[in-house]
Amino acid sequence: AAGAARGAALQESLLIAGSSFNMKRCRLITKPTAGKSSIVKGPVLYWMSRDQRVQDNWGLVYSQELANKHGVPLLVAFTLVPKFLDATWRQYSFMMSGLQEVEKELLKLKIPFHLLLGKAQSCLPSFIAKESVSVVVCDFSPLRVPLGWVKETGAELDKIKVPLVQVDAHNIVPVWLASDKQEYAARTIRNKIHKFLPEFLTEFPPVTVHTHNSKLTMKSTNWIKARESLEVDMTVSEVSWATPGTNAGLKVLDDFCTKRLKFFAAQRNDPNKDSLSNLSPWYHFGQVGVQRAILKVKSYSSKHSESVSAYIEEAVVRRELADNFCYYNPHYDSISGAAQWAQDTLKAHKKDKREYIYTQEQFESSSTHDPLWNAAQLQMVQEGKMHGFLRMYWAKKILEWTSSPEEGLRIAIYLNDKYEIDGRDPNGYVGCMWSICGIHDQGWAERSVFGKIRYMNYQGCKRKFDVGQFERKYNKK
Ligand code: FO1
Repeated sequence: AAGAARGAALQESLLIAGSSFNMKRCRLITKPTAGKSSIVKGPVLYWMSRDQRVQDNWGLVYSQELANKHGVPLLVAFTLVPKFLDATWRQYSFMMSGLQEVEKELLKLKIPFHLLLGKAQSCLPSFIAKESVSVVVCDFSPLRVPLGWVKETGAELDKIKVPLVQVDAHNIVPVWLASDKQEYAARTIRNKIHKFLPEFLTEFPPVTVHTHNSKLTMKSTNWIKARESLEVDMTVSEVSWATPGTNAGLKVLDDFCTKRLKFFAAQRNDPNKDSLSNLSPWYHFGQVGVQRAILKVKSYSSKHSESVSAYIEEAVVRRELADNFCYYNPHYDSISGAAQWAQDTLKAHKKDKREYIYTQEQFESSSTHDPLWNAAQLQMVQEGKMHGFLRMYWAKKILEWTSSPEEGLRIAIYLNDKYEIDGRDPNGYVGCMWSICGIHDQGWAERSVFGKIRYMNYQGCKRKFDVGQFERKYNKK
């Protein structure tokens, strides 16, 4: 179905011409329905999911331009599910605070925001009928659950002949355009992405007051009721360092550019240094668009060229490689999604004696023998964000200290999804899969348990940074 939809020509009524919006960001999810849908009389609905921001959002830019072309109203809806993977209150509260800001910002633009409770396929069709919506625009995530929402909603919309158009509003280069297959590694996707950057790394037109909305009533959301609808673990609490929402995220971006970017190239692998962007929580929920961040970071090219290149490599090439992997590999979160050489080598070493074996509870409570591992785990539990360098070490040790690679991967993903604000993201799955089953990596010297999967150890960390300083910071709390 995805293959058929990919590159499908959009009918005339869905095209935007003479604008800075590039139609290659769009594809039609529903069947090309001739006749009826060529006349757009009712509102355009932007169904927001992964990209939870008003400005710098190609999904909303397209929706508004489409609504203006036909002279019709514009609505925004978010469908809130009571649970999502292993997300807890920590992540839901971050998301819902950001959405409250979205609602306020939309209100100023006279665009009504509707929070619907439940899965899209169950609550959107009746909403669409009630509001006489003519066209639905959605954003894109390569993960199984949101792909399912889009697919099933598309099937419902086919029945009532309302077109569903998808915009990749998260990646700078739409995932289906960057490559049409699963890429082996950063080196195989890098040029493809860079080749497209001049075309797609462009300034966003603003989303403005919607003049065709004058007859609509603006009702405010009952956020208390929304919170009550959740069925998530409320014991994992919010973190204090990360203020949710686009405004706070843009402030973090500003601070990164003016204070930390200059150190990024040299110090990004030192967990004791504050030189990362720290933007991944805002990126994950789409509260800040990566494209906005790259446009801004690039303006520092002449001052800090090495850091700017290093950041583009991580935030664009690696991030879009993660979307590529999850999109083209349905087993993106299991050992069977690894390359054959990696599956073979892990299998050959499955019975190797493990020096330590820990349970999920022991990992979760930072109770291993390794003070660095425990400190990294505590950083994640307390702050909702583990330093990028330690995420690799942390996951590789889980492989080393569990009875099988399957069990190791399961525990790593469980902890990542439960505690990281930016968990449940293609980046998170790819991080665990890189560490535990070598995706996007190559084979290394064979050794016990790991086989040919790249090994990392405590001594190596000691050579890279002051391990003691990091351990003292977290283990004392
Ligand atoms: N997207 C939605 O459309 N509705 C939700 O209720 C929802 C909850 C949610 C909770 C945690 C989380 O990390 C993401 C959540 N998302 C939700 C967003 C979205 O599905 C994900 O960000 C992407 O799938 C990641 O690619």
